[in-house]
Amino acid sequence: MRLSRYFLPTMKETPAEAQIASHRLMLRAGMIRQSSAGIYSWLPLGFRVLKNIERIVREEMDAAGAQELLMPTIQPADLWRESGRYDAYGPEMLRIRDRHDREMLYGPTNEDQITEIFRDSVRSYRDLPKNLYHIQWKFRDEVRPRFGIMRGREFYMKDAYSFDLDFEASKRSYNIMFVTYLRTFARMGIRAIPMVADTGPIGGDMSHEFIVLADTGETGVFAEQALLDRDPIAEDIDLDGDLDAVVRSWTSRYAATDEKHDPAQCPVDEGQLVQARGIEVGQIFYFGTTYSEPMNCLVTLPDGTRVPIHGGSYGIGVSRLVGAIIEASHDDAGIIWPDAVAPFSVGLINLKTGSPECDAAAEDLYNQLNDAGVEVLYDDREERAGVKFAEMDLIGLPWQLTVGPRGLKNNVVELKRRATGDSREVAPDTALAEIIDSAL
Ligand code: 5CA
Repeated sequence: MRLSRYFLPTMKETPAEAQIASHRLMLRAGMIRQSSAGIYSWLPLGFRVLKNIERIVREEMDAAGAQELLMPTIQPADLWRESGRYDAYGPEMLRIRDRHDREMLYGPTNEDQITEIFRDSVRSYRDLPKNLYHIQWKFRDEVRPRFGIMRGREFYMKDAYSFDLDFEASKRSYNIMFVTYLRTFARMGIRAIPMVADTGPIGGDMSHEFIVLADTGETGVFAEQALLDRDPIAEDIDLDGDLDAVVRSWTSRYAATDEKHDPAQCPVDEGQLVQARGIEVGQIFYFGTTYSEPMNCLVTLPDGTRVPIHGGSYGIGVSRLVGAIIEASHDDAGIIWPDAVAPFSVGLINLKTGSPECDAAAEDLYNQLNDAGVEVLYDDREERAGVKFAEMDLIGLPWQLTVGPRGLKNNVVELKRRATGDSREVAPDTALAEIIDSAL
C-alpha cells in the first residue's frame, strides 16, 4: 500500500479527551474515530489490526473443534423473558421497539439465542458435545464508557457456547477453552493470566477471567511470578490429553484480582508475588443448566428420559484486545505492534521522493516485498524525513526500511526493528531476506 493513497488521518496533537495511552495512540495513529460516547468507526489501519486479531481467534477456535456461525445483533425481548433475565439485565441493555411495536433489544450477549437454536434442532445425547461460536458486535449501555474502544458501548466480541450432557463433559469443554485462550493470547504477543472470577449477569458457578498486565488496566492484580514465566505456545498442549492436569497447573498457582486478594490468605512469598494492573481480555463461564432448564433445552438419553444440557460460554473482547495490546506494547514515540497483529509488517520510507535513484530503489523493494506476500506500507509522499520517521514510529510497524540518497551511494539501506530500536545499514537484498524470513 502506498501511503500517498492510503486513508491514514494521523494527528500530531494529543487529543484532550483521551486519558490512556492506547486511546491517545489509536486516535493519533488514525485507527479509530468516535461516533458517539463509546461508539467508534474503525478506520483502515485500525480495521486491519481488528481483522488480524479476529483471524487468530478464529484459527484457535477452529483448532479447538468449535464451529463458527453468525447470530443477529437484534434479538426479540421474548427470548430473554423465556430465560428469565430480560428484567434482571437492567439499564445496560439497549431496548428498542420495531414499527409493529414489538419489543426488541440489541444483544449484549447471546446465551439465550443460542440455547433457542440448539433446543429447536437437537434431540439426542448423541448430538453432544458441541461448541458453537460467533464473532459479532455487541451493545452494552455502560454507565461510563471510557478509554476508547477498551470499555465501549458497541464492541466486537467472540462468544462461544458449549453444550454437554453433564458436568464432567462440560468441564472438558471448559478446559479446552481454557488452554485455547492461553494459546490465543500468546499468539498475539501478549501474556494473559487466568484468574478466578465472579459470574455476574451471565450466571453459573465457575468462571475465569484472562487478564493482560498493563499499567493502565482497570483491575488491580496479584500473580505468582511463575505464571508470567510460562509460554503457552512452547508447551504445545494436546487438546485430547489430560487437560484437568494442565488447567490445575495454572490454577494451583496464585493469581487474584484485588477484589479477591486477601494478603492474610496469600500463600506466596513476597519476592515471588507480582503486584500489577491488568485488562480483562476474555472470560469463560460454566453455568450448567441456567439456560437449558427455563428454556427447555433437553436431550433424550438411551433410556428415553429427557435431561437439560449443561452449558458454558466463552468470551473474548476482540475490539478491546486492540487497545490492550497497545497498552502492553508502546513507548513515548508510539505503538509497537507484535508481528502477528501488526497492520503491515514493514514501513518502507523513501527519504527523497522525486529523486530517480531513491524512487527506483524504493519501488524495487516495494515490489519485491509485495511479490513475496509481505504486507508493506510505502511512504512515497513528498514529506520531510522527520515527519516520515515520526509517523512510522507512531503507527508502530515491526520493521522500518529506509531508503536515502546517502546510503544508496554505498548500496545500503537502513533496517530498523521498531520494538528494540536496533538499526543497521545493510545491502537491500540482505534487508529483504531478513524481513521475508521473519514476516512469513
Ligand atoms: N457471554 C459471555 C461470554 S461469551 C460474556 O458476555 N462474557 S463477558 O461479559 O465477560 O464479555 C466477554 C469479553 O468481552 C470480556 O472479557 C471483555 O474482554 C469484552 N468486553 C466486555 N464488555 C466490554 C466493553 N464494554 N467494551 C469492550 N469490550 C468488552
